[in-house]
Amino acid sequence: MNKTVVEYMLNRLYDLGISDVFGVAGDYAFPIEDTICNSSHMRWIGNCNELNAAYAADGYARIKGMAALSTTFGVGELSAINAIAGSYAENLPIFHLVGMPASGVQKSKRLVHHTLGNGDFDIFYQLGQRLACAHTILTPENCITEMERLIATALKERRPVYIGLPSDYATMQVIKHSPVTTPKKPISDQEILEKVVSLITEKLTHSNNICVLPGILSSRLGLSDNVQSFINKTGLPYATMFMDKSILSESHPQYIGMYDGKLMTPEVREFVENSDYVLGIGAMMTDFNTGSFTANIKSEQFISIMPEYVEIDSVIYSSIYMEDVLSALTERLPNKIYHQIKAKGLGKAVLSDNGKITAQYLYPHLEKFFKPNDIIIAETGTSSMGLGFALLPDGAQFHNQTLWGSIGWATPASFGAALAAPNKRVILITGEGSHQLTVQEISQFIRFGLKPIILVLNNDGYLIERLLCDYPEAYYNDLAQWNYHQLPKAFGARDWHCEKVTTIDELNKALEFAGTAENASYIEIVTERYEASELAQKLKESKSSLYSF
Ligand code: TPP
Repeated sequence: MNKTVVEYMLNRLYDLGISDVFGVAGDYAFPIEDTICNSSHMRWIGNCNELNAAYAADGYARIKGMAALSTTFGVGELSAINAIAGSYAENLPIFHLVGMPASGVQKSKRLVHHTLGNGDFDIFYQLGQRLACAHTILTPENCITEMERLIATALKERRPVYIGLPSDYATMQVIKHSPVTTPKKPISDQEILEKVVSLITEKLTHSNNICVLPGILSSRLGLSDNVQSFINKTGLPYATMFMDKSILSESHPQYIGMYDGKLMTPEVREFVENSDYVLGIGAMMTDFNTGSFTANIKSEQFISIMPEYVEIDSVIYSSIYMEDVLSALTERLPNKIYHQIKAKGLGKAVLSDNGKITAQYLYPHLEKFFKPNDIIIAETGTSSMGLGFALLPDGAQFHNQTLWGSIGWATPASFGAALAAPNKRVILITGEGSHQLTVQEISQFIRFGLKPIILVLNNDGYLIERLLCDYPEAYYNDLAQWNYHQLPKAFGARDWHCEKVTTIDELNKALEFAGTAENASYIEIVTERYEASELAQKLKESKSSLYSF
């Protein structure tokens, strides 16, 4: 049977494994919403606002590899734009479907709602284009070829794409042309590949001091298993940086710990920086990955395998792809026993004299609370910095928006992740300041019957900002005080376990209960105002290298 443009578009997304579409309904997007709701296999996930919807899509894509978001013209799409930029920065393919006014209305430049009143119907599309790796406005004529082009680009670049859909075109039948050619997966240039693999093999074979830094881009490309096979086959030790945390198991015997330049784990730093070669595999040397640029890996030490090129001795070899480089190296490099150190966790949770919850107690205690296969979503702020150095059990995932760092991300992202993995335990840890931005989204966990464990760290303000600014007590770091633990009830929770804890004793009991409960838990953890993890304190000391160049 012939399909309408919107049916065709959604079917192609479903073929890719996308069965849930996040968004907020709007009249120009009715054809998209109606088609999803009338479908037997797709689900409309209505969010509280478009920013939350796009963050939720981001969280979903971190688990399932990609996601879809639907917003209405102008007002909806603009609200989503910060989150879309985050997905762009952090390499997550989001199919952003934008319901537009009918083509005739656009041509007539009529004064319709959600426009600027100046007849300009292009402006939002133009804004969207800058934050998409590919973009299109679908028509019955171009629908089939454009969908293939956009899908291929989104999956290659691992970044959002923008699909505009005028409401009249949406319900028209797709016009079929000659058979569609699906863009082919790019193939590496064999000569360059051979040269690069020989160069790397030559260097690595003659050394016993090598460290691999598996990076987030390998995982985003779906190559974590390939990296794991490479590690297993060669016997090479590996460390990870903050953004790359947990992309490979942290309980593997070749894992040596987290590397963060001069800021943390000196034994890992010494190991990495004293290696003859450091082999990055999709690792990005960002500020928070390199301990505020205190990492000291010389260019002659560093071999960087990136998605579409390899850098050796500061020379870039392009037209070769990570998958091919990895598979050739896995085959070519010998299996050896390398110099190695053992990864350490946070150690013992230290009790405080007055029974209050301290960072020295909280983070090591949470480390022990984690179970294999947990999905941990940690917000920007002192809480993620505290957990970043926890040694995670096998299969546990740690997600953080390390590069984009938009506070408020974690609450909806954890909803998206929970929806994508309903059989896994999802643990959200967020500061109360960040939580305030997108807190309504906890109502979605309730609506969809999901059972997260939500930990809200209440330290009376924006602690990380207090640590980084020149005037810690400036009142721009203060917050309205909410009764956080009462929020789930207001958002419709009936059987959630909600509690506010201020002492170690209360914290222990609440976590013990959360760990065994059948229902969701929401624990507000109150600490002193300046109770910060070690990394957060070190960042303060490294302010000069973080902010100047
Ligand atoms: N607005 C956005 C959207 N993103 C940001 N990163 C900021 C502002 C700046 N910012 C970064 S961290 C932070 C702010 C305001 C405070 C986070 O406070 P909280 O969530 O309470 O965590 P804490 O550091 O106190 O543990």
